[in-house]
Amino acid sequence: MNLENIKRVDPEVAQQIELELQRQQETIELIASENCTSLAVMEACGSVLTNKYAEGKPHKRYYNGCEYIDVIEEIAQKRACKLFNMEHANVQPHSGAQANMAVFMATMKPGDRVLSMDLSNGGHLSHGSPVNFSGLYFDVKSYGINDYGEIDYDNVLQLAKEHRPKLIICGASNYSKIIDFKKFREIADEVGALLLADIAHIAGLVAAGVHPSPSEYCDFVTTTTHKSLRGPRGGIIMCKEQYANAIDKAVFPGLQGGPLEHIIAGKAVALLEASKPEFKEYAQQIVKNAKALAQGLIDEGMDIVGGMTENHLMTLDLRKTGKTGKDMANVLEKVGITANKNTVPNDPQSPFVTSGIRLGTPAVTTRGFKQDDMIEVAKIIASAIFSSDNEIGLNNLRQRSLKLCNKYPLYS
Ligand code: DSN
Repeated sequence: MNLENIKRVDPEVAQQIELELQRQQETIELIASENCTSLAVMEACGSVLTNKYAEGKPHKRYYNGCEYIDVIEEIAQKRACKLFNMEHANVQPHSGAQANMAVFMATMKPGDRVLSMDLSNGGHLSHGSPVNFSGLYFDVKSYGINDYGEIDYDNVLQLAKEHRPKLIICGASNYSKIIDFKKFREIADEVGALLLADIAHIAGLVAAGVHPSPSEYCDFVTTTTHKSLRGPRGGIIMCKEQYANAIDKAVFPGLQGGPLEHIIAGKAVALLEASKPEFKEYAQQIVKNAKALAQGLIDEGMDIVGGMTENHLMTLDLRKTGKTGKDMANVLEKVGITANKNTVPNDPQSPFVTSGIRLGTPAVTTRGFKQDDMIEVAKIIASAIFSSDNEIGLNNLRQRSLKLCNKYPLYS
């Protein structure tokens, strides 16, 4: 990785970038929302496009000099529409949360009602958490998951009939089962609601046909581009043509100023990469690896919320071990595995402590890990959790993690 100029101009920052690169190379990344993007995507994001103001839409900008920017943004829009089979795409949202905010702004007035998955059951902050704009300015009703870790669609229908929401959101940041978009459409139709699918986590799986697509059923589809899709950090909104103007206006001038055209170029590159046959193989391997990790953990005597995963992630339920998500995420970090603490349904601990750890396989799959490697990872995780006070044991586990990392070099 070439850091020649930063090293010369700002050695202090350059040093931290080098250390972060080394951290990524030497740790097993199991944060389900992270990935390792390609050098081609990084080049686009680090390009001269960062110099350009381009408020507005392609060919309707508030600044001159946008002829090349326009082409790039249109390429990104077309690729997003084609990959996800949607009619319109706005590739300007800086993040998934802002993409969701734009859908709220385009479809509702403050005080209008939304039905979405509860954050502690796997939903997202921007789907109606009381501490987020969505929960502060809208009237939010929530559905959760049942004892099998699944959405209870009959319950969602019942809640929809009771509360008559204007917008229903499906999609989550911690849900390990296939989402039935058709059922959500039927529920939305039953009560005359609009339907938003937030596929931020599963976008790469959807793009590759490894998870069913929401395109036929949803009015709006939002996603981030940096999770399983493996692009730069950012968001995209896709919708039916009839909502295109409302969405575009909500993004700009509604919520954002100048779009990040260097990141939009990175999104375009990632969307191209995701349309290739090798990406399909990659997405299939993500799921195989997640299943192997889940089975490995179950075989080691650990509990997983909802049992076997059907996608790229799972949540370890630590309640029977008497340990917390916060402590065990720190222990995993000591053995060279990065993961995040997460609530489990009906968690007795606070969201800052939690009884769970979320684990996902997009990043390690990018590195080349296969099922056998995931079984070794499961053994390391279980040993670390069951003997978290044994410093010598943890050091040995750290060496085992490092061996796996060295087997699959990253950016070298
Ligand atoms: N923070 C993301 C995640 O980890 O799932 C969601 O935006």
